[in-house]
Amino acid sequence: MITLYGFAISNYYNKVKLALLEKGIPFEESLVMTHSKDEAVLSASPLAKVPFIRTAQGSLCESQVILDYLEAIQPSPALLPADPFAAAKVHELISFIELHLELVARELYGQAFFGGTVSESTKERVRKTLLKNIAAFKRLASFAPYAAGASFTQADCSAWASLPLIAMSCKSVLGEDLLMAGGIDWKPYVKLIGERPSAVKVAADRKAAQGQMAALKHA
Ligand SMILES: N[C@@H](CCC(=O)N[C@@H](CS)C(=O)NCC(=O)O)C(=O)O
Repeated sequence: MITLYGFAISNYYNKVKLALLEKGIPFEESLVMTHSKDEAVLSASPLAKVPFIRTAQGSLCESQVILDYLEAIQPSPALLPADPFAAAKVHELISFIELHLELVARELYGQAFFGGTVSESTKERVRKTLLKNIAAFKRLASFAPYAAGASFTQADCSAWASLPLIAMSCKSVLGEDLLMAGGIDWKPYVKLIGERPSAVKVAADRKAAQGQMAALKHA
């Protein structure tokens, strides 16, 4: 049985969890927070990032590596097109979401979600980079109705988990939802994916975890 390590608020954890549920692969969850110094965690995820998984053969970190492993061990239902070029286009889209949007917006999360402060120079740099990268993403993404076209794919696991965080952090820290401003009408898309039973479960678990975190903060 696969064990998924991390926490239910993490977008990358939820990307993997959504894929596991979509594929109907049995798994257990185990709570691991970021920045662990635990040797058992570091041996599986050397940067102490989540998620990571343990399998009968060993551990794997990096959400996209995990998704591709899941696709290989259980090809059906497919979350990648059979055609190699179409599959590569899905990977291309995921790279754009995660490298060029999420990783850039992540610099705002400290202020947006964790009570920190982001410097004016960082805000300006992030705004400039996101404006450019969102315009580029718009050229690649389909949203017709799924991120990469007519079928639900791995790109939706990534987009559904990350686009709301990108939009919310921009709105909160930069005063504007740069995705919307750039013509990415992400809300109806997120609602569409959010109606899938897999996403209903991931969202419910996320909400419960958010409630627990808020309770801890005010305890
Ligand atoms: N490229 C990694 C990103 C994972 C990631 O950044 N996870 C966050 C939690 S959402 C984390 O562990 N952050 C702590 C850190 O970067 O040290 C993946 O796809 O798994």
